[in-house]
Amino acid sequence: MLIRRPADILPSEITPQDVYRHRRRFMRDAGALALAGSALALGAWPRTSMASVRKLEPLLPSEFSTDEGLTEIESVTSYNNFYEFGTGKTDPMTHAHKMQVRPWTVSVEGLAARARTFDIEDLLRIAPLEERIYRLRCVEAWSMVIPWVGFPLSALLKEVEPLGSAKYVEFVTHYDPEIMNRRPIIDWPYTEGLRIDEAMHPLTILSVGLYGQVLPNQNGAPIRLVVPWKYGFKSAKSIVTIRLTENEPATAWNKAAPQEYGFYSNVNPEVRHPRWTQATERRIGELRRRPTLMFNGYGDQVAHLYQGMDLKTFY
Ligand SMILES: Nc1nc2c(c(=O)[nH]1)N[C@H]1C(S)=C(S)[C@@H](COP(=O)(O)O)O[C@H]1N2
Ligand SMILES: [Mo]
Repeated sequence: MLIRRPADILPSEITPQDVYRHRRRFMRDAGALALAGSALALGAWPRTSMASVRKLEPLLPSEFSTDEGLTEIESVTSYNNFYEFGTGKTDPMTHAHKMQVRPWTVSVEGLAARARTFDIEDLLRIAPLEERIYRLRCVEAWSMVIPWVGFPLSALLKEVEPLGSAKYVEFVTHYDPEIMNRRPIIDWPYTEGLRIDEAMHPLTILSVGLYGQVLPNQNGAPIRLVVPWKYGFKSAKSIVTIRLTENEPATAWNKAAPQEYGFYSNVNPEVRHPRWTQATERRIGELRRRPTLMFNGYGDQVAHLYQGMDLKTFY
């Protein structure tokens, strides 16, 4: 893992005093992070748009949080998939600071009576912010446990009053070829989709932070989806458009490799990826492999959504 030493940090990158004090207090409170007091404390916070490093509060705890041990914040913010900034795990940490996350708007459009564009500051007030400690299971067979900060996507969708004809929700993410990958790994911009009942499910959140602070750019600032029972790639980062549609939207990974990535992409230990098993996973920070759970362990809450569907066909 890349950790920049204090000597590498330009004075211009050092955060304003009050922000820094917040950060120190946060780190002290979160003693388990073992960052506070370390000589690396200043350098350990990975590069991000420094203006956006700030604490989010108050946060409501969630009944949906897991009590499993948290993945260290250093891993959460340095081992990322954000292909717009490169395919290496530390590429997003190194390059995502180039993305300007203010001003930012999200257009909620399509089949809705009150479709409109929201400013990010208004989105932060759509619903009380909650801390949701969720597992995130990447299709590459690693997983993390992350204390997200966010609010249910359903709260935003209700604001725009979806029409009865809206059966799916499409997510389009930010793409700026000036600062992002131009190689056609996927058909940019990165797009994703959910069925409307999946989008309205209380577990599905829009996240604006993690570990009590504003989302680092590499994790999808300023707003990203988190759908904890699906493989990580469904959790689209840096969203600019949310579109209610009648038909199933095309998704970036499905277009790129349809045999490997389906529309549903529910975590399923019984459906292997053509190139590797999905039966086990490695929790980042651990050496052992653990069994992967159906629906990433969220089956009690979500299995009913797929009643009668063959999940091997609809993978
Ligand atoms: N726009 C965009 N969103 C994305 C990706 C991406 O490459 N681009 N990668 C996905 C994948 S594969 C995973 S596992 C998660 C990782 O989220 P994290 O880096 O916050 O852990 O983001 C998802 N969202
Ligand atoms: Mo992933």
